[in-house]
Amino acid sequence: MDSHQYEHAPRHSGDFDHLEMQERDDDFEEETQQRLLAGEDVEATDEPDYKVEWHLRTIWAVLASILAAGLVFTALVLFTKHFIVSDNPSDEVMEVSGIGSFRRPASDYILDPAWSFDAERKVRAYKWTITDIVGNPDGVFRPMLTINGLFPGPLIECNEGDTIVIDVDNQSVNATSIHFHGIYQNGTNWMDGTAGITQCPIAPKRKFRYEFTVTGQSGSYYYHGHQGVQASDGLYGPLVIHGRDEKDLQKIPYETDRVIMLQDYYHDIGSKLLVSALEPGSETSPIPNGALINGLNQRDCSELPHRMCDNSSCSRPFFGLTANANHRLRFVNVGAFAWFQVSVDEHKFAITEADGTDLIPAYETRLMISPAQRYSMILNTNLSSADSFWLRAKMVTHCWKNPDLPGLGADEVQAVIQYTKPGGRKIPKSLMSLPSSENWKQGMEVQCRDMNTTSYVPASVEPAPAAADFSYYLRSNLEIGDWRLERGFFNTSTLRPNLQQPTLHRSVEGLTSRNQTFTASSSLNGVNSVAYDLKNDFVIQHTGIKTVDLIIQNFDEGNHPMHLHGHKFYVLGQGHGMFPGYEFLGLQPEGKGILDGHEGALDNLIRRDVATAEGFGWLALRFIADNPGVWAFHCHMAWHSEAGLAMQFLSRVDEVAQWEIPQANSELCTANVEELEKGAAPKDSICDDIVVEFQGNRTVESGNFSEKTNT
Ligand SMILES: [Cu+2]
Repeated sequence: MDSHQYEHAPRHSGDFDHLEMQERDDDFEEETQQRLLAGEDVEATDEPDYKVEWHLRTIWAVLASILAAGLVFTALVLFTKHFIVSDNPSDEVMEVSGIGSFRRPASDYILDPAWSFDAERKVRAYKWTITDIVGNPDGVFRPMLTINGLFPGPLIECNEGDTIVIDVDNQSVNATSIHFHGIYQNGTNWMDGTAGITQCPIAPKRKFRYEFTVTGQSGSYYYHGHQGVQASDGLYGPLVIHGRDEKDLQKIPYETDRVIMLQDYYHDIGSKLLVSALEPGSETSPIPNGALINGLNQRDCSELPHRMCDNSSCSRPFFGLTANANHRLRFVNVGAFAWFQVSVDEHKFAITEADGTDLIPAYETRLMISPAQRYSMILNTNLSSADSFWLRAKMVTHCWKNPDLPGLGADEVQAVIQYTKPGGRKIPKSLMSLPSSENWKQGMEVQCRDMNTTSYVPASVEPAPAAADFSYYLRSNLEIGDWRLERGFFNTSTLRPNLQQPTLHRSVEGLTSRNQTFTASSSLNGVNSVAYDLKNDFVIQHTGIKTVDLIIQNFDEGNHPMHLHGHKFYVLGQGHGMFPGYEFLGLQPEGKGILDGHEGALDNLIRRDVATAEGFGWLALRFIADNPGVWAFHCHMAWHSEAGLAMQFLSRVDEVAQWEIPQANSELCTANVEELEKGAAPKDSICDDIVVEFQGNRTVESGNFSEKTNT
């Protein structure tokens, strides 16, 4: 466990050796195999030989890396300055890591086989330094945002009831914040990490401690930057919570357990893409250049002549699984935009978890997973036809307005699943040849919609409350408003987070200082347009514990995977076309109870934290608003949420009115607003100049475009 406790300090190019040598012994075989796959000039060999050879190779690797570093250093610095520093003027010296040294060992995402599920509750402490680097995950160099200089971020593994303490030191040129996706944060709303909603961003050169106790939940989660689209620049990592009853609720025992993160991957930095996504006239989201699995892939540089590219330190993702055993694969879609269709050649698998809810095994041949969703798959390695198979993660490009990837983009990333012998430490010769397994014959999925989750049964029965106290109808849409700016809307509101005065701070201060507008509306249940400006700050509030229904009607041809912070919701239903009404769900109008003859309607609903309103479709959710604080509800496609497709729930106003914002949080807000806004979405007002050009002789009134009304 100790290896998980502290991340190492940022690595420099001279650490090339250290990176390889610090592997745990039991990880050695897997790493070795990865290298074999990646390199073309390495012969399969037994472990002792390999060790000797590796030391020899290390010398050459060091010499080569010094030479390579010398040659590319100047180019990297220029590259870095151009892409990172020019957007964010700063005198700070950028840290530029050497080639390959930023790669996190693949073994870091294998869960500890000796994990103590019965351990006493404990504090798990981490020290994270956020740094800008230039890296080449798939071969193409680009600016990235990392934790302790490594990509992707470290695994947080804990037991339910543990306390997580993360000391974040922001050494990036941009402000940042870290959101722990799916974590309830009950009683610690200010640790939710949503910039402009629950906290001010952590300005450059500032520090902040995230500290929260994980209670009442278990399963697969992740964390990611929540300022701008920083997750897309590499600021993410997995978070796994072991439930005390995990072994009972997971109905298929498994031998190994690991995380597989799928990422749509852009060759340009997110802040640059965000500007182009939000500029006047833009009606499409940036399309990824490719995809990564656990940060890995290997592109053919000859196909990318206009990019600085070197794939010699890249490797194809690889998973060594003992034959004739069950293995748990925890898939997390950490991407900004793309859905993934996942399959393993010739293997059926069981789905046993969705977003932290254990499920009765449901057998499938492919998995559809939206951004921010998680699914666990149990894979049985019982085939005798071969001993290596492709795992395919294909981005579902048909869901985009323009399904073509830029240039010679690759919409599918493949990993090798290699059967290994139980306890065997030898590297099979067969590794030298890639799998010849066959893809499933069924056609490509062209719809982006959730798995048929109405057929998935939670392993632990927790019926939804029979009646909703309130039911809200939300129209979701991407609309082109004034100045040809396409923005995301819930009803008539498009969120612009206030980075200097987050909603939580304004709410607590307003309620505790007996500010008239807040106190006058404090007992209100519903949309609060008195204390908050509905146009850019859509807040629905409740006092006491309430059961809340959301009917989301999506007026876009594209889908929106919706995420509610701080809760799991029950998915009452979802589908194409217009919401068919409560009766269709077996419920009374407004959700006020169950219709006769539909008594079991609420018993086995899936509980999760991301569910999708498909294109021109509907989504009906129910959640218990029992968690005090301000909770974001937003589309988890990064480009949509940054365009404003987001709103907030303020729960248990009576409790929040007793709160005091912790001093460390208030302290973050003392940074200059220019510092807080670094790395955030551009303001509509920066389009002033562009609009003047675009609009020609149209009279431009003074003031921000955020002042203009969208209809
Ligand atoms: Cu969306």
